[in-house]
Amino acid sequence: MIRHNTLLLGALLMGLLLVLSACGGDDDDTGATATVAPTTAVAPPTPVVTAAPTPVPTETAVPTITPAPVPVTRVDIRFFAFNPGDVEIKVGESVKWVVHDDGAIHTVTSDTGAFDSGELSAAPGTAYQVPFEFAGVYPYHCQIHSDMIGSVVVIEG
Ligand SMILES: [Cu+2]
Repeated sequence: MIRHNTLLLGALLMGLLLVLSACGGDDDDTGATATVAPTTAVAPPTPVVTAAPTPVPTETAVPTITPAPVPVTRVDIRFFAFNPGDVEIKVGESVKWVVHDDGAIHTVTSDTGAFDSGELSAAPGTAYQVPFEFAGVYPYHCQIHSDMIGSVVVIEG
């Protein structure tokens, strides 16, 4: 116990010296000299009872709910045709038309005005995607090549 107190006293003195020397540094600006308090004036340290730290609840990661990816049905535009020409999907799903390398400009145009891609670039990989929110039959065609036709059948999920 005595040894412990001695260590504490030493630590306190060191801390006091550090504080005083820090103050002395400030004083230097004003031209005053730093004074060191006599060590005999220091009272024996009284044990300080510190409250036990209250455990801080660690934040648990909230699981993020990632929605399931909406299925996308792919229709290839190549050789001047939609392939497959007729697709069936469920409400809420999408159809994605992807241009391949026949080098021509095409459109994906609904016969009933439900959607229209406009002229798609002939660059391979150009894509046009449409989500279908309502059940029904959606015939479509290419405005440039009248023999290019297809349909999307959307059924209730
Ligand atoms: Cu076309």
